[in-house]
Amino acid sequence: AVLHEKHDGYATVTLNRPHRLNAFNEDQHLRLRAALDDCAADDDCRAVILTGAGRGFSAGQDLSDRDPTLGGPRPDLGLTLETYYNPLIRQMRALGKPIICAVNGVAAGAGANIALAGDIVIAARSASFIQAFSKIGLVPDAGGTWWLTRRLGEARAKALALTAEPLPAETAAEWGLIWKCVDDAELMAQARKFAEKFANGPTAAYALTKHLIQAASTNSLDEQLAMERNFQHKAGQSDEYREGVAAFLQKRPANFRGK
Ligand code: LHQ
Repeated sequence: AVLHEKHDGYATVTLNRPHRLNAFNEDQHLRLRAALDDCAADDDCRAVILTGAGRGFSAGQDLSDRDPTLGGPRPDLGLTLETYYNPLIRQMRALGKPIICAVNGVAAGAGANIALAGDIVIAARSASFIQAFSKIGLVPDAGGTWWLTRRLGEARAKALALTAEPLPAETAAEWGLIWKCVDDAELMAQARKFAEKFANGPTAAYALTKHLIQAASTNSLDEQLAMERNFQHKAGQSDEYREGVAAFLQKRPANFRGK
């Protein structure tokens, strides 16, 4: 249900249940978690591309997995979130390497919000983001209410969540929900371009930067200044900084080794 390819310096992880638009069942969750754990542990992996096989990125939870019309006890969706979705979102945010989400087609429900948990989100022009939850009597999850409200503000967040209308990739980029919308044929080449850049970049500084920016929306300015000081102190001790300055002074490209 998940393909994990290793390239020179980065990995491509592909959600792979295309007959169900890569909707999540337990197996896909466990395989994605294992792939991201492997990326975290592997020093040779310095960036991750997350994408979907076929015509969609992901349609969220596999609804045929837990059909309430089947009768029986009502499912505990809070437990499903705490067991599968919340750990995934935390894992993506904690991973000390940039995650590039290449949204190749529709991203709906938790599938949209998993895409939005990426550090760099680029989407094909034909893709769209759907907060589909209200259509089935649920609330947005997998961080959706957080991403939408912080990136778009309450007016757009509420309209997207309450109407469940698809947001085209181009509008998502104009509104600042994602980084870029690109032509469909260009999507994977663009994703690889970012991955290759990060695979040759200062990996430790990227990790610190990612965590600083994530902390900014809940920190006060004073807390953020203190965190920048502490993280810059760490960055300043690194071989990467030494190499970066040496390369600058010698007018040559830096050779960051990522270790
Ligand atoms: C699917 C799905 C799907 C199964 C398409 N499941 N088969 C929920 C509960 C529990 C715990 C925690 O969290 C959550 C969070 C959630 O994610 S809730 C939201 C779940 N997702 C949705 O409600 C989206 C449902 N899907 C759709 O609305 C449409 O499929 C979209 C708009 C995504 C795409 O529409 P189309 O391009 O027209 O494709 P399609 O509907 O024909 O789908 C293609 C196939 O994929 C189809 O199967 P079939 O056998 O008929 O070819 C669908 O049944 C299947 N599929 N989404 N979530």
